[in-house]
Parts: sequence; C-alpha cells; structure tokens
Amino acid sequence: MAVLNILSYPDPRLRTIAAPVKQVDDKIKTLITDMIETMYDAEGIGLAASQVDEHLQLIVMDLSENKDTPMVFINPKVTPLVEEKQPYEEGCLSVPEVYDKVERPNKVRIEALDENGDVIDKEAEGLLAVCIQHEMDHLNGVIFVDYLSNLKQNRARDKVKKVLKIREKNVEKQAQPSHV
Ligand code: K1U
Ligand code: ZN
Repeated sequence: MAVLNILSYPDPRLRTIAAPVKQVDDKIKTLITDMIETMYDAEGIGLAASQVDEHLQLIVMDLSENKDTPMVFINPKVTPLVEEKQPYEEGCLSVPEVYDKVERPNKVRIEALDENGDVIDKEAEGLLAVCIQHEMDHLNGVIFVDYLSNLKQNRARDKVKKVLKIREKNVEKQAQPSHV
C-alpha cells in the first residue's frame, strides 16, 4: 500500500481527459488500494485517479463517519435526474484550504463498475450526488474553481501556493534532527 502524491491546482496535468479502464486487473486493484489510502491520509471524502496523475476513469469515495466504507467507481457515467441545481460548499484535495459554493443537480443516476467488475446502477442524492459530480469533473479535466469568478480563481492560485510553501517548510522541519 502507498500514499500517492496529489497534484495541486493549477498543475496542467489536472486538465488531462481520463481514458476508460479496459480491464480490472491486479494493476488497477493496486491503484484502487493506493487511492483509498491516499484519500484517507489526506482526510478527503473522494479522490479521482486524475488527481494522482493516473489518467484513467476511476474514482474512490468514502462518505461514512468512521471512514470504513470505501466505494469504487470504474468507468462511471453520471446522468442528472433533476433540472434544478442546488448550491453546496465544495472543497478539493488538489486545491487545499479553498472552499466555495458550486451549484449542481442534487439527484443523479450513477452507472459504473465496482472493484470486482460488478455493475453499479443507482440513484444518488445529497453529498453522494455532489461528490460524484465533482469527481467526474476531475476525470474530464475540470476543477471546481473553474465555476468561480476570475478573481476567486486567482485567489485560489495564491492560496494553494501559500499552503504548499507552509507544508514544505513543515516537512523540512520534521526532517531536521531535534535538539532535545
Ligand atoms: O476530489 C477531491 O478533491 C475530494 C474532495 C471531495 C469533495 C468534497 C466536498 C464537496 C465535493 C467534493 C474532498 O474530499 S475535499 C476535503 C473534504 O473532506 C471536504 C471538504 C468540504 C466539505 C466536505 C468535505
Ligand atoms: Zn477535487
């Protein structure tokens, strides 16, 4: 198992369109396990393969309180079931510490395969509907800040730079020998 590197906005690799998974083989199963570990490590509720620089149609999610119910969606297709859109305050592991409202249909149909290659065909509402649409966007090279104003996108760029700098400094600090 491994924690993978998550690409950060505005990395151009996040704009790559993901290709369908041809076969749920051992390589894909290892990627699924690593993505789930990466999602838990980053304290996220979802992760698309695009975010770890693997441009395949693969999404993992866990909306459970105890973080013990991972879901896997391979080659997902998401169809809105309502016209009306509702706002939800979204976050993104590729845009750390930036949150803003995005409007999306709050009822969708999800068709996909699971980690065993079995068919998933279900209706989703609420956070599941929001999260799967956010992750589908990643597979299509779209990031939630694309829905925001230019001013907010520029602010998001600056914020991510700042957060990454602080994270780097903390990593350096931890690597230094202690003086105790
Ligand atoms: O795709 C990602 O980067 C994961 C993202 C999923 C997501 C969260 C909220 C709305 C839509 C999609 C995250 O997990 S962000 C971190 C997080 O856990 C979170 C942030 C805001 C609200 C709820 C959860
Ligand atoms: Zn995201």
